[in-house]
Amino acid sequence: MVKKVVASTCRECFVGCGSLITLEDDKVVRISGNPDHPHSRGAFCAKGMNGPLTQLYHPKRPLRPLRRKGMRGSGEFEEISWETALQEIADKLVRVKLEHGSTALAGAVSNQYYDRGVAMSLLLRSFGSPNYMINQDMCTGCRSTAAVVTGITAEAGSEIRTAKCIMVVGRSPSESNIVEWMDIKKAKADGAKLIVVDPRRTQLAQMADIWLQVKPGTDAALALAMLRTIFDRDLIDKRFLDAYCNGTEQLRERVQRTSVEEAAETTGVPTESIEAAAEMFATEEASCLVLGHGIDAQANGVYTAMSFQALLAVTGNIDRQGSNRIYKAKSGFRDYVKIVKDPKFRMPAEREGQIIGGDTFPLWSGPLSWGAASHNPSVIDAIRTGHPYPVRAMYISGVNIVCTYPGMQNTIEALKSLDLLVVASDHITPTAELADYVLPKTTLLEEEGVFVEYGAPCLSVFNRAVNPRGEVRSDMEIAIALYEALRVRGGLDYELIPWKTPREFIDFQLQDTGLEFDALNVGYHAYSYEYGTYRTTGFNTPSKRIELWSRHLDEAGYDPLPDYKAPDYAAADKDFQFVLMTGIRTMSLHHSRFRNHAWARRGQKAPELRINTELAKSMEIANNDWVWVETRNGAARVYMQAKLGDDVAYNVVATGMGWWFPELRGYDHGALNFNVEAAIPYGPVFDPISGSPESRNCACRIGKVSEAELASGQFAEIGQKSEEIA
Ligand SMILES: Nc1nc2c(c(=O)[nH]1)N[C@H]1C(S)=C(S)[C@@H](COP(=O)(O)OP(=O)(O)OC[C@H]3O[C@@H](n4cnc5c(=O)[nH]c(N)nc54)[C@H](O)[C@@H]3O)O[C@H]1N2
Ligand SMILES: Nc1nc2c(c(=O)[nH]1)N[C@H]1C(S)=C(S)[C@@H](COP(=O)(O)OP(=O)(O)OC[C@H]3O[C@@H](n4cnc5c(=O)[nH]c(N)nc54)[C@H](O)[C@@H]3O)O[C@H]1N2
Ligand code: SF4
Ligand SMILES: [Mo]
Repeated sequence: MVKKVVASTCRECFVGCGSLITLEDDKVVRISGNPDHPHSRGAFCAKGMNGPLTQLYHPKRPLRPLRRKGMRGSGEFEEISWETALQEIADKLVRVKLEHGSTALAGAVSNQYYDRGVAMSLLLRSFGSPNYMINQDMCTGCRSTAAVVTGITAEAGSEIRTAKCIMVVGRSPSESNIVEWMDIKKAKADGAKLIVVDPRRTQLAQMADIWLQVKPGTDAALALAMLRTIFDRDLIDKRFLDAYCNGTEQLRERVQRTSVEEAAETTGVPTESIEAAAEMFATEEASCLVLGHGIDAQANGVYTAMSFQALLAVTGNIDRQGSNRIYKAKSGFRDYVKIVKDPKFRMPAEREGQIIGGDTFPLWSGPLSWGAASHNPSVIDAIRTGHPYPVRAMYISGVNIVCTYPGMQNTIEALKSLDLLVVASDHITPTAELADYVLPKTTLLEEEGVFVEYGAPCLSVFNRAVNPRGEVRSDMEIAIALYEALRVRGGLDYELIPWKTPREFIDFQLQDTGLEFDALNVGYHAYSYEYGTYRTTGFNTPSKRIELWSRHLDEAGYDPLPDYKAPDYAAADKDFQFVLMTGIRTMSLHHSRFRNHAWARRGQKAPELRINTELAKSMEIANNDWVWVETRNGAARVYMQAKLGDDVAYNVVATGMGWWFPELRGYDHGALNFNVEAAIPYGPVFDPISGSPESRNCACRIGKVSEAELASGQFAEIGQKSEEIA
């Protein structure tokens, strides 16, 4: 037996842990953490150990391109060659262009932090369409937009290890981020103070010195009250504010509008706790802030993030040891986001200006926006209605939008109505079920790539562990092939993909770094971090100073200072008295992934709804009972299993996301009945700046499932043995 270990990086999630892939006779047998990796230092989770390995050898994995045979959604596909697939897809795309124009193609990808973000955006732009959909309106969009408009693009990263005070807002690292979980536990053991802001009593909250149990969606009121306490008690870092920030006085005035007592009323957090947290954060020698996904996808998300980020500036906790770092790239390295935003790879402004959503959300979808992406629900509406113009074809890669976009019924209606739907995936998801063509994708173990891990900092490397199975191809290979097929047909408006192979693309990323990809076989390249460079470079804003009063916001017609706005659920409604929190992570699941993996299905068998024990008792709901959930603005009822506990308040219930069951029949595989996105809408309540839907916290009602419903539904088939689950 020949044994081999390949050092690489896990990218099942954005944490990006260094990995060691063990092969025996060219077969992957084990994946574990790499103790030498500068970012993760050996940390590794169940998803990283099991996910890629199971998917690589999954018996039901598509290994050749598939073409739909029956009706859309009938599940009938036939295998075809790549040549046929590419020719037919390119012909059809050219036809769509001739009939409806270049903007009639939209593309959806998970986010911008993978090479598929580059592959997708440049393919679309070459075709002539600005309608590039990313899911970051729901994921980091509010936090990133806030950071960009003020210049506080600072993250805790590895500083957690040396911080004296760590404040964690809307993040549950024991469920979502193994590296932060490890770092915070270690820092705490070394004496750091911990403040946790979360409506749920998470494992982290149980460790906290101060746990601020906010009512969901009220965080901005809390942060503004903390700012007020810091100003009132004169705990500000005056030297830092005077030297590097604009808008300090305007912010000071703004926070005077509300008292700490009023904030306590709004948030449900006692005044003493708000003040104690503010004092702790401002007076410890070095404090850092971790902002999580809990404050994204909220209608006041950008101002919420701005309010917390302002705490860093007023206390001077920026770019010094134990504070938040300004992310600095390896000199010369071209990361994915940089390439997507590089003027060299953009379309003319006039064409970019046609992006769907750009007029309503200029800082999200406009040419100057952070996202440079279209507004997803507006694209879904354009497909359904033809307004502002027709969108008739879609290419979807690395995202399962039926299962992860709110308003599932609209997504399905839109996808079914398209003239052409192409989905690249490594398994047949409910989204792929609706495709005309499914293009078989490599798993990470069959690809190579390099990205920057700013928090460490280092470059993290994917080294190919095995040759691709069957005829699967990587996202970049597929994009290059489609680009070529379109080019020879005169189907490109611009020529923006200069690379002929994925390796050429990687060489382009590394070209000005002096590094060679083949020399990165240890799986990473660490580079040094220098604190305080802003003293010479300034911050990335028009004034080169941190803009607590944001000129970007002002110029786009928004209030330039952060403020509090009550969440939509807070409007009194006797029929919808509870708050449904969605998207709570579970260690063995990743969004909609792994439902076809036996190891993951053992971890959680069906969607769960956390219910306060007292509330459950009053409704005669017992542990594991099936319950239904409906939201005020949602289209349908969905079903979950009750899990009783005191980790959520009496009026709050909490669930995960992404559910579908490969073993259930129908193109949706039960998603319409069991996935929370079928019960919540994609708008019309949006953050006015980032266009993020209020999908984290929704007004809801719940009830116990009746015997009749139990007998008629798909409940009994869940978890049955199926060839689809390996
Ligand atoms: N196992 C696993 N890990 C994952 C993922 C996964 O699917 N599975 N997904 C990855 C991705 S893409 C992301 S974006 C991250 C997300 O991971 P995190 O950033 O940790 O975010 P969540 O787990 O969504 O929510 C974190 C906490 O926010 C709280 N929360 C909800 N609403 C509010 C609110 O209004 N205010 C406050 N302060 N807190 C609130 C929730 O109770 C929860 O404990 O996880 C990544 N890691
Ligand atoms: N209600 C509610 N909705 C949410 C959230 C929430 O908290 N609440 N969270 C949101 C967040 S933070 C996120 S990030 C999104 C996640 O939304 P998605 O990105 O749709 O989530 P995944 O289930 O991870 O889907 C990724 C798909 O891509 C495939 N895939 C994985 N790697 C690759 C690859 O390299 N190439 C290609 N082509 N395919 C690949 C996977 O097999 C899977 O089918 O969901 C969002 N939706
Ligand atoms: S946290 Fe787990 S899934 Fe995410 S990169 Fe690390 S090992 Fe992979
Ligand atoms: Mo995310």
